Amino acid sequence: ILDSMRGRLVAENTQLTMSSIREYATRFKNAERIIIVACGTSWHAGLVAEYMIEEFARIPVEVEYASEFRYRNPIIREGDIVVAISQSGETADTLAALELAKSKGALIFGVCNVVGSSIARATDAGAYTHAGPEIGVASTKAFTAQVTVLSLIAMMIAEMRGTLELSTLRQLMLEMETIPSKVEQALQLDKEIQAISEIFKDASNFIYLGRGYNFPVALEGALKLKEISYIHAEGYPAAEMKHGPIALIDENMPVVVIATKDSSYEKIVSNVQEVRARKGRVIAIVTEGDTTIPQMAEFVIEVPSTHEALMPLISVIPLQLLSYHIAVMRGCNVDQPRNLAKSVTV
Ligand code: F1P
Repeated sequence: ILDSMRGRLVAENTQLTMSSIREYATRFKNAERIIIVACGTSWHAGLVAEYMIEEFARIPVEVEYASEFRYRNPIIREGDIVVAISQSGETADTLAALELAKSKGALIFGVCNVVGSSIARATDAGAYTHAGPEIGVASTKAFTAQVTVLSLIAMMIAEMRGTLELSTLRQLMLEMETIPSKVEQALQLDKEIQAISEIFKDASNFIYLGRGYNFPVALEGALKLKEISYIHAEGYPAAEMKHGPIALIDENMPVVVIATKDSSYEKIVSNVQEVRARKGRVIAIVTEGDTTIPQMAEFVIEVPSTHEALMPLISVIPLQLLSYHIAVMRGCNVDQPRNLAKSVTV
């Protein structure tokens, strides 16, 4: 099934490099543990992969900040597969983390965007994301491409291990093919998001909440806002809110809740209620046709529906647009934000 689907994906020019994944398929199939090392946006893509690989392929996954992993004397076993994710392929911490793992006998698999980059060269194998050059410093389309490649890896391992019903696998692959048009649809939200950005452009703080697959999206939304608009923003798993961040919520706090219809929907409805009860200003990202959350949120952004594991590919788009418009309205240079480098090589 996957092979025929893959054929179609390639034919549709999604430019995914699958051959090297296939070459190392047996190693992935028999892996006892996968360790993902990355920084920033790439680390968020790694978190999505953790959820997916554990759910679909039932292999334990650890997602590590490369900058911590490289210095903390981690336990690395010979059978481990270390996946290094990097847009630039030049991030010094990620390179050092993978070299440490390599010296201890782990297999290193890279998910990089820049062909021939230092990280790509230091890996045993890899899959390029072929997202094209990121014009700006902050990663956007790289995230989409990383999550896409990592999803295909998760599905391929699941297929080999027989951990996912074939019908579910087929459904996921078919759904994958609808993602480009759904991303297009999400991009049409631009004007709507511009209007919301106008209202919140002078805010000093933002909170982003999500559960399950949308938790990494909350982190990514907050990071994008910090990076390009210099507004303080924090992303949390929605259920963690009551363990501290809830103290921050008042009538001045914009709270972006990624609340698409998925297995944790009922729970996120309660989280939105908790925020509303404290007069927080809820900007909700919902699945089109949802009628419950729109009654509770002050602002609603509707995105097309998809399988919950693929939702990060869609739900991240309005958050990227929100950061972009707020940054432009605040007079920030979105392509070259202050203090940020395209490749963090030291
Ligand atoms: C990692 C990263 C980016 C971020 C910024 C600084 O880069 O943290 O996610 O947007 O550009 O670097 P990379 O390893 O994915 O190239």
